[in-house]
Amino acid sequence: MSSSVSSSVAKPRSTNRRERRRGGDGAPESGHGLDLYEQMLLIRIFEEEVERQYKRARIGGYCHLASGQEGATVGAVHPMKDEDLLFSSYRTHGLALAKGVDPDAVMGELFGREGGSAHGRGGSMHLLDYSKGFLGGWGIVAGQLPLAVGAALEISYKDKRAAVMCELGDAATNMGAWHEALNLAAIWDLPIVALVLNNRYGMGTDVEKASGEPELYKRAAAFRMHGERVDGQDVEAVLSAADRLLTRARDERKPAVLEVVTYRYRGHSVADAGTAYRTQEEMEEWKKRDPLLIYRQRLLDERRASQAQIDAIQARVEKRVEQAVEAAEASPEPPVSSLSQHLYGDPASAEQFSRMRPGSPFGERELVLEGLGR
Ligand SMILES: Cc1ncc(C[n+]2csc(CCOP(=O)(O)OP(=O)(O)O)c2C)c(N)n1
Ligand SMILES: [Mg+2]
Repeated sequence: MSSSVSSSVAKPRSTNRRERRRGGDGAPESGHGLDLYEQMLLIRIFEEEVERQYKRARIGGYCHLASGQEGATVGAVHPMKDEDLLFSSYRTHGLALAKGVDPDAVMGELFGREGGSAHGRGGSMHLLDYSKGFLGGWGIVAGQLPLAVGAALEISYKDKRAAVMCELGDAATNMGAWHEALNLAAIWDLPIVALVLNNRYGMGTDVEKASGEPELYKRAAAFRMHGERVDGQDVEAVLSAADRLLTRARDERKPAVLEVVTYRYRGHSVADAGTAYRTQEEMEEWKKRDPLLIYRQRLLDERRASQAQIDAIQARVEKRVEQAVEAAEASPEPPVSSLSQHLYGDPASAEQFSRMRPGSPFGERELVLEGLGR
C-alpha cells in the first residue's frame, strides 16, 4: 500500500497514451486533443441548454450545473475504459456525457421521458446508464462512496481487471461515509479512485472554513493511501493523473484520492444565483482560467488544430445539443401504469413493488389494504 501524498499542480507527466502520440519533432500530432475539446464543449453547451429548458419549466426537480468544471470532468473520465464503473454526486450531467451516455438519453432523462437513460425515473440528480458503466447520480452527500467501494469489492472478489472512479465534492470529504468507505478501500486494497472535484464551495460554504485540512488530497494519508492534487482547468493534466491512478487501480489493486481543483460558475443549483458568498472579482479571475479557453488556445498555439476545425466543432456540438432537445421532446412521458418498472434490478423486489398502490406514500400493498377491508 502506498503511503505517499504528493501535489502535482505543476506540469503533467507524460504517462498517458494520448500524450505519447507525438510527431517526429516531439510536438503533439495535428488533431491530437480535438476529441477532448469537443467533449468539453458538448458539456458546456449542453448545460447552457439545460438551464434554458429548466427556466422554461420543461425540466423539473433539482438541477445542478457544473459549467467551469469541464476540464476536471473530461480529464478524469476520458481515460476510463468501458468496463470501469463511474459513480457521481448529483452534479452529474457532464460526467454522464463523458462516460459515453448518449446526449439524447441524458436530455430525455432531464425531461422525465421514456427515452431517458433511466426511463425518466431519475431526472437530473439520478442519471444512470448501467450499459455505459455509469452508476449514478446520487443525492446524499458522500452516499455514493460506500456504494462505489462495494462495486470495487466485487471487482476485486471476482478478480476482474477494472477500476471504479467515484466523484465527490470538496464538502463530501467531511462526511462520515468518506472515512468509513476509504478505510475499507485501504485495508482491502480495492481498485478505486476517489475523485474529489474541489470547486471551493459546498453550497455557500468555502472549503477553507469547512475543512480542518483544506488541501483535501492530504486526507488520503489518514488511510496510508496515495493522494495527489491536480489543476482542474488543465484537461490534459487531469487526464494524465487520472489515467495513471486508474491504471494503478486496475493493475496493482491500489486505491487513491485524486483532488482536482476547479470552479463552478453557476450557483449551487439553478435556484441559487451563486453571488451571495463569493465576490464578482473571484468569479472573473476563475473565468480567465476557463478550461475551454485554455485548451483551445493550446491547440491553436501548438498547431494541433486550425480555427476552421475549432469552428466546425462548435457547429457540430450546437447541432448535437439541438437534436438532443428534439429527441427529448419527441419521447413520450412514461405511463403511470409503468410506475413499478425500471426501479429494481432484483425481480423479487420489482414484483413486491408492483403490488404497491400508485400514489400511496408508504407503498401500501393491495393485499394489506384488502386485509384491512379498504
Ligand atoms: C447527507 C447530506 N447532507 C446535506 C445535504 C445537502 N447538500 C446538498 S449538496 C451540499 C453541498 C455539497 O458540496 P460539495 O460536496 O462540495 O459538492 P458540490 O455541490 O460543490 O459539487 C449539501 C450540504 C445532502 N444532500 N446530503
Ligand atoms: Mg464543492
